[in-house]
Amino acid sequence: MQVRINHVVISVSTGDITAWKGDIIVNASNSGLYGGGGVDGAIHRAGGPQIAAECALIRQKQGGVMPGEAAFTTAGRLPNLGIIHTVGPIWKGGGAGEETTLARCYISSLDLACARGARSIAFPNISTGVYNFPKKLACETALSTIADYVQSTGPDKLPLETITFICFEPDNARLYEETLKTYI
Ligand code: AR6
Repeated sequence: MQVRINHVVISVSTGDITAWKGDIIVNASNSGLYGGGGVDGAIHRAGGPQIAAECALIRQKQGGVMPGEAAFTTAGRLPNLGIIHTVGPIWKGGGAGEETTLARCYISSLDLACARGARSIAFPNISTGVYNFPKKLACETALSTIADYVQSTGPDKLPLETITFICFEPDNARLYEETLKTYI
């Protein structure tokens, strides 16, 4: 399932993000960049200790990463150009700015990917695991934020050609496919 906005193809697929072969993988990390479970654990396991070593340097330099922000490391043993570690909001009922923070995760990651000249990027479903963000709202936030970003940035300033959402869970894949259809 894919749609095209300007020159950018936005698509949904299912599976493990560490098997994806494009330029930038986005990680759903934590503020200390300590590694953890879920997609974060899978990326650190697949990429090896180089990623944690670079995360430690970021901690030393700037004390970590705030929710909604993002930081770049290389991809260790993975074949990608790099990993962008972003920190999603922990869902606290919706009154703590969670939706805005989640949108900022996507924007910060896209800004960083563009600054690196990336042509492709893959996102997991940030915050929808242990951070407990409602899946439908997370999906709508992710897709509307990305569509706005592509529409408002303009082709000459956007090196990205493909943006892929990798859904690990079938219900997320279904939600993304249904919502993406509304952008055709
Ligand atoms: N590939 C793609 N998606 C995955 C994979 C994978 N290999 N594994 C899980 N997911 P979560 P969060 C999906 O919990 O909610 C970590 O411990 C998963 O099904 O990984 O942002 C961090 O260190 C879900 O849809 O991230 C933080 O402490 C989505 O990835 C905390 O969890 C996100 O689930 C971040 O929580």
